[in-house]
Amino acid sequence: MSEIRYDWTKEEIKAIYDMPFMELIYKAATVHRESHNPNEVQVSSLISIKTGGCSEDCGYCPQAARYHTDIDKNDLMSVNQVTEMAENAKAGGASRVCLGAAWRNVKNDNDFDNVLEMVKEVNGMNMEVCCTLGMLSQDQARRLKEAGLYAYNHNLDSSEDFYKEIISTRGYDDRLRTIEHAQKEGIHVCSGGIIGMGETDNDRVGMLYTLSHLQPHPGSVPINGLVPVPGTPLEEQKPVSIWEMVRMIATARIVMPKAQVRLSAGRTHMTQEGQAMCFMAGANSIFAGDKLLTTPNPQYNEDMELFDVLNIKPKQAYVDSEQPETKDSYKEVHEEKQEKWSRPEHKIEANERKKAEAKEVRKVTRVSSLD
Ligand code: SAM
Ligand code: DTB
Ligand code: SF4
Repeated sequence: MSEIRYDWTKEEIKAIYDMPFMELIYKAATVHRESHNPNEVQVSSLISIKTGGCSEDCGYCPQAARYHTDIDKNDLMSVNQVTEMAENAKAGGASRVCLGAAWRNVKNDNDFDNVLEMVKEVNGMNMEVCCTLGMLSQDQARRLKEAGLYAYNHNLDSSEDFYKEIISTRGYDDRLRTIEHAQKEGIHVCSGGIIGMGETDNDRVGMLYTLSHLQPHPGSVPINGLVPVPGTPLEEQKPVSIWEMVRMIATARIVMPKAQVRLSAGRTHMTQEGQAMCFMAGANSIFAGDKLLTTPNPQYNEDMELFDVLNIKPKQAYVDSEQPETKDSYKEVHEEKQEKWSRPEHKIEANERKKAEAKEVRKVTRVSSLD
């Protein structure tokens, strides 16, 4: 049995990432079989409960208000809308629902009260409930747990160094602090990141290094291939190759043997054979449904056909740990003072370059219209 280690060095992780491809898949598949049923994949369903208009500048994100992307913005959904969507997801084989909001951080307001009701209702439907709502104070984590939250998704997105190249409005340490808050309440942490943003292999290794030093390891590790969305600073990035995706998944599987490694965004660019190779390399979770938060995902029927071909069964809820109990105390606010989150506001080179280019185009257009 592979030992659970919290002391991986970056050199060790890089050596795994760089293994000959066939050796890497073989090793990852072996580690996978020690802790998981290789014929089972967890199916999670995403619901974007509040879409767009976000104050942050995450360079990959179509929901950042400052980038001009073609998405349908929405205020917070009603509790009824969410429970209806969760029922449909459950009927389709999903054991987990992930509620996503385009927020920088959670506030102690009416919207949060409604999210707590959504958590309570979906937990009452015997589905694992995950939320991804941005940064979270200790008391907010407690309230979510007491409402019945099973997992909290908060991605590190990349290495600490590369993070500064894609986001200037929030700090890496604040992300880690939020993860700590969730862990302290006994909420399963779901944390991973994105590849294909222009980062180096060492940045990918750096992210896995930080994740593998969390104690306990995250319960799930989403690996997203960047979906390059027109209007965002990363719109021109080429979709990541399947070979890199498999390497990243296999390395995550080996350094965090018990985690659910989630083959997340970016599947519309992959063939079914490519996705099968990801499952072989240790991926054992997907987001199903034809939409992620704002971008397309493979059709539900295509996924179920692939499961059939591969003899894969959707994993049941609460196999890894018990269903959280909803306690009425989720309604009480115990927070004495508001949590302070940093705003680094450093310059992001790629954004500065784009701004300068746009200014130049405007200048040339103005001059030629005067001619
Ligand atoms: N606002 C909250 C936050 O940032 O934590 C939650 C929602 S946010 C959209 C959740 C995650 O989606 C991000 O951390 C990022 O990893 C992923 N994501 C966003 N846009 C993406 C894109 N274009 N391609 C791949 N993953 C993306
Ligand atoms: C995660 O790691 N990936 C999901 C979920 N957690 C919230 C989100 C992917 C978003 C892709 C871009 C979009 O659809 O807006
Ligand atoms: Fe906002 Fe989250 Fe998108 Fe960043 S990733 S812009 S915080 S919704």
